[in-house]
Amino acid sequence: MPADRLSRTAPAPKTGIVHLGLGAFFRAHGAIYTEEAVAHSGGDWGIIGVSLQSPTMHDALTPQGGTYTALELAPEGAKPRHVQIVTEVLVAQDNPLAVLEKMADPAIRIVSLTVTEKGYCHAPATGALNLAHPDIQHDLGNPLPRSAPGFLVRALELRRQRGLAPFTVLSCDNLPENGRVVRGVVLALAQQIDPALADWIAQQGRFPATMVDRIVPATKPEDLATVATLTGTHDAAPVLHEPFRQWVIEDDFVSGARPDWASAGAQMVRDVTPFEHMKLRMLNGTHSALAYLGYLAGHETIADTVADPVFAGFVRRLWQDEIIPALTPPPGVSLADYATALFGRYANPAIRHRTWQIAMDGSQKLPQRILGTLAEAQATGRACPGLMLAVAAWMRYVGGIDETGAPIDVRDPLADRLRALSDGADTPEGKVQALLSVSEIFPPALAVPLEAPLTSAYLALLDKGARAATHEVFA
Ligand code: CS2
Repeated sequence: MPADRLSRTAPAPKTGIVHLGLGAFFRAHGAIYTEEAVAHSGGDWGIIGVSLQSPTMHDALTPQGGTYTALELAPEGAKPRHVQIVTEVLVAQDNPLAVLEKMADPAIRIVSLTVTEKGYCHAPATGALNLAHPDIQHDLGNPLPRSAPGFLVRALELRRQRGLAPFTVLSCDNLPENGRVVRGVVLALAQQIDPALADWIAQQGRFPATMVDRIVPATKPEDLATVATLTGTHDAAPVLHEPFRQWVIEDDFVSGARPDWASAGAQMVRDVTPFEHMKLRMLNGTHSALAYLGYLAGHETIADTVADPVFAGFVRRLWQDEIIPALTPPPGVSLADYATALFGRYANPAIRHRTWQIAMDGSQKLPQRILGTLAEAQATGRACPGLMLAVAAWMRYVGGIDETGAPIDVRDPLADRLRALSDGADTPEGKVQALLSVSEIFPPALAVPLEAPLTSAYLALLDKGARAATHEVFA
């Protein structure tokens, strides 16, 4: 007999948050913290979810009253919970006006975002708004926006016209100083539309920075059957996640209005920066390194990659020799312990996090994950052969052909350009040079010193293959 469809069992909470980018990550992280904070301390903090483009989440969650299953996957077993904090889902592309009206509703005090690195329409190397971005070009001349910065600016414009306070903008994406980045793109766009609006946002708006952490692989079609078997109900959009979670939030909200996230275990702090650096470089940096090298070596997931002793040894050396020396630990944190815990999280065999998924959007990820460490090491004359090999593996990956000669499905906003640059050069040296010329990724001052070590790493990959090159890099 087919399982019953999941449905709401608790009344829908009153809403106080609009979330842009209702993907798996937010539903397994911020939404759960918020639900627990409301359960513990109360407050009208139900969440209206917005998908910017795809109707998939709307179509899956609407018949379930916004509710879904979050399945925690530990090595020792799986634990489902029914999350009921999302009240409805809108699709911005279908009805941008409805989304703007929700964001301008006086009951809404926070607009949070997980729109991925590329959703900020900025240049990853500098953080500045890319005014030439097609969605930004569209939003400049149209009151019904397409981009996340466009929705934020037009909704803030409506609130100002209506005499309301701004909402707090809460970025939950893996960007360094994500609050400063989102503030920068919002102010730059507002400045083009109405300088008085930009002044008002600059004075009254709040853009707290956050560090977010939980490993949440994309839900796969076969996961739906697993969840149905475990829970006895059919859920069209479950999320699967690891047990670990961390959320560090700069405590700076308009009128102090926010859920009591600390009651759910979030850390409310004055300065998120050391936490952000630690997480982006130690977790995301090695995630990307393992993703490119692991993919090229034929490993499907991160757990498979670190089960291979070559990569297990490699990632430990990356932390110890190359990443930790360039970091200042957050107060009271041991970076060595953090690395040990990370290794355990990667090795969790229940989490099937594909190397291909993490390899996506490398042009947007490399600067904050790996290039920052390389720039600092460069300045102090420290060699980083492991991270060099990781960047060379990214170069090999975006060339679009794997070690067996099969095509790679490269997903990246710059994919076509990167492929053309790689194909346009006849020699390995020329390919490295061509890719280093992409200044949105590699600031020219860094591209010059990286050229020689990256070229030898790239040649090692071509010569020996990813696994052997990884094995030998610290030999
Ligand atoms: C991953 C992240 O897909 C990726 O690029 O590195 O999604 C990672 O799993 C999260 O940041 C963990 O908090």
